[in-house]
Amino acid sequence: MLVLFVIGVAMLSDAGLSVEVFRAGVAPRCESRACNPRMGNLALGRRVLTQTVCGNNGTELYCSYSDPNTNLACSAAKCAKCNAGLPLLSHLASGMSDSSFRHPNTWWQSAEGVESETVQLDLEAEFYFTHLIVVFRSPRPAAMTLERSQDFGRTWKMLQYYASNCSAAFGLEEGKAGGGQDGASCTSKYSAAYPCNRGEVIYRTLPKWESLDPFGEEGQQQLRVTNVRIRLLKHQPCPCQAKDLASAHEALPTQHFAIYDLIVKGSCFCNGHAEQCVPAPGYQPIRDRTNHVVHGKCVCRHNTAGDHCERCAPLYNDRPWQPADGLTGAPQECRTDVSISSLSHQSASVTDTLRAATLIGRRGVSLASKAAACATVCTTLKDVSVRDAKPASTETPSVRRPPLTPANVRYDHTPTHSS
Ligand SMILES: [Ca+2]
Repeated sequence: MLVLFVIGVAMLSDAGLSVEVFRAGVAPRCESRACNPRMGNLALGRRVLTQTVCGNNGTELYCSYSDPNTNLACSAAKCAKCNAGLPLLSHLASGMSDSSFRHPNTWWQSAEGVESETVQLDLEAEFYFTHLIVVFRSPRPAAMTLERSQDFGRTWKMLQYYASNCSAAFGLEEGKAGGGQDGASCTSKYSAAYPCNRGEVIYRTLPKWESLDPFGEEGQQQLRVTNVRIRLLKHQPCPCQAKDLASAHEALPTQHFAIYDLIVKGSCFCNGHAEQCVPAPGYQPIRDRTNHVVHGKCVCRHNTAGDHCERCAPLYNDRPWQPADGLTGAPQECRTDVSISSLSHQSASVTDTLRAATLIGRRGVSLASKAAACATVCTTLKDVSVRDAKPASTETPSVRRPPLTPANVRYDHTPTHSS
């Protein structure tokens, strides 16, 4: 239950991320067990696409409402200007994907008067997507959808419909599972006009506490993501506006969407075989406002290799690759089953010799094991090493080293794969 528990908790609280598989402890987190890199906001440090931005063609006036006080008395609208070309007046898409802790009052705002908008996050690799939180600065949309792609935008799956009136907006019965496209359901829970400021929309990829291995085939099918798309389909005014309309001669410019925070919570996708990730090919850093980018290329453990630890490392193919087991915590590591003590100098095959040499060069292998390996194969390797250890200065272009084959591996051979 290790990993699942953590992902379940992570949906509710960042503090939960520090437990079990995701915890940072004295022992490496991947040591003899399933592990996963830390969760984070996949939108952070990445470009988010929108269709419009406030003040894209010059300065625009807009007005907005703060929340009614405890007596439900509305305060007057506050009006301001936006201009996408002026830093102090701009509300670009990057305003919703910066740190919600360091920059809580930055936001993206659409152009005034739009009927609908699209907010899209394109990732450069596959990631786990566990949940979504959107914090609005305008009233939440009266209708909205959430979709995801697992093939870099070629196909999309509907995850959730949101509407204040599900049947009117989408022809769906509120809360009924399997009603919409791809079996998605509709909820009205996050579509009320109140609060007019800092209202949230939330989505959880997995139902709470579901007993599902996140690294298994079904778990991956649900959690894997390359793109997230949010369609804001219908604007709704803040109820406070009705009061202003009664006294004003003309309508205030309040028809826009605005979002403080887009939090796409997830992690690097490593099949339970890594605790750390580095930038994946295709990652394009944006103007850096954070150190907490969730990167997409795994630093593989458990003798695995590949961007997502999706195969066994060379020399560790003695049983088929498997993802780690997120329910039992079993690492399912790739193994070399060569028995070093059974090797003899006379009978050691090229492959066995290479394996022994790899073990000798590995960290985390006991000295006794290294000595045993050396006793059986070092003579061979030293022979090769001496033969192959001519000073570089004696070489000329016409005197070439023998081709690199397993037979001429050097004694100080060090594995090149991550471990
Ligand atoms: Ca922000």
